[in-house]
Amino acid sequence: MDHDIYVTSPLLPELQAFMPYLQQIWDSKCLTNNGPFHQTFERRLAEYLGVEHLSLFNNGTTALLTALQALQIEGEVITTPYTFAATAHALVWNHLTPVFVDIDPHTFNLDPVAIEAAITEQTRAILAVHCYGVPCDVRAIEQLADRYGLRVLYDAAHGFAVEEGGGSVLRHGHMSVLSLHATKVFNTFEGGAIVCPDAATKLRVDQLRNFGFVNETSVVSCGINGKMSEFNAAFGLLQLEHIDRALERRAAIDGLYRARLADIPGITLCREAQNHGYFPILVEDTFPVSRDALYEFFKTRQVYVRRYFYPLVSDMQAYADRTGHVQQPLPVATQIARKILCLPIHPDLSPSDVERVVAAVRHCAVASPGYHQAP
Ligand code: T4K
Repeated sequence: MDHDIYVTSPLLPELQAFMPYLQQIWDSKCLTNNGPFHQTFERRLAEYLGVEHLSLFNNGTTALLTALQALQIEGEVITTPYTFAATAHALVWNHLTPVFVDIDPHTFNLDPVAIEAAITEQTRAILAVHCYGVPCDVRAIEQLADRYGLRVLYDAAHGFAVEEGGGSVLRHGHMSVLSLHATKVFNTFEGGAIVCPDAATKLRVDQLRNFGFVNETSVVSCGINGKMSEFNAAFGLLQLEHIDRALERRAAIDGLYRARLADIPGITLCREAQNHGYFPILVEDTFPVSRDALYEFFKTRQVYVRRYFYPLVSDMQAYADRTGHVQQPLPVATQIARKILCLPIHPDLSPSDVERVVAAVRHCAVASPGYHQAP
């Protein structure tokens, strides 16, 4: 009986390795609220990512909500429909109006031409996503922001350990938001972070993260509880010791998939991201079975792939009444969402697991014109 293969799996070192960290938490009796593990992990994570000002959060969504609060804006925000629901939800929770615009067919990130076409008198910001860890066209976005006086926030949920132009991709925009969720390249069970451009912004974000408190009796802003616990921070510290090996494993698996899938007609391989957090493929109309049929077939082989990101956020029921948002034409995003399938990729995936995934694709490809069974 084959074992189940999931799209991702959290990298857990030996449980034994976490025990001394747990013991320290027990001994200190400090469970949360900027404890010793939190302080150390915040500093070490910033160092690892090559950024100066980073605030840890309890998840990426709270971090997004808080970053938008810190921007202090009202009106329209241009964003992508090709993302996880949290991106747009964070705008709506901040009483901002999402304006969904189309994406680039190669990077699957916001298309700067489409952004510019959607700018109105009400536009205040751009909320862009580095989808699957492929950097947005940060230069073009910066130029637009300068020309039209807009704020730029990056949803960098997938952007861990991604470099762009000689530095971390997280240094761009007014802030960048990371997710450290269990399904991400680097995780703290649940977790997130905001990368700030300067110490003053970090101070404001840190206050918002803790209900707006600056000391025991003084509250300067209507903040939230966005704090990361000592448990999550300790796990993050431990994970930092393993992350380089995990990234190497992911790169190797990505390479194996590319070599084994390249010759299959009707399957398009997508752009490679530096952190190999996802392995998206496009199931073209020329492939003998539909994307959804392939998705279902995988299940019969105990392979659980995901359709990130289908449906488009703009097509979700929560956005169906079309009153709370603006929608530009989305032909590219619509096509990509129809064809996308993310294959399993994580450090514990073995070469034989990869072969099982590839075999399922080949099984469905057999009827394809021009298909030759690889040896
Ligand atoms: N912005 C973007 C662009 C995002 O992609 C996300 C999150 C956010 C913002 C918000 O960040 P957070 O608030 O989540 O920090 C998952 C994640 O829950 C979500 O974090 C992530 N994006 C999204 C792309 O994927 P689901 O509903 O697909 O997760 P789930 O539970 O179905 O897990 C997928 C597979 O992973 C499972 O089939 C098995 C495996 N898995 C999952 C978990 C949770 C494990 O092996 N162990 C686990 O603990 O959303």
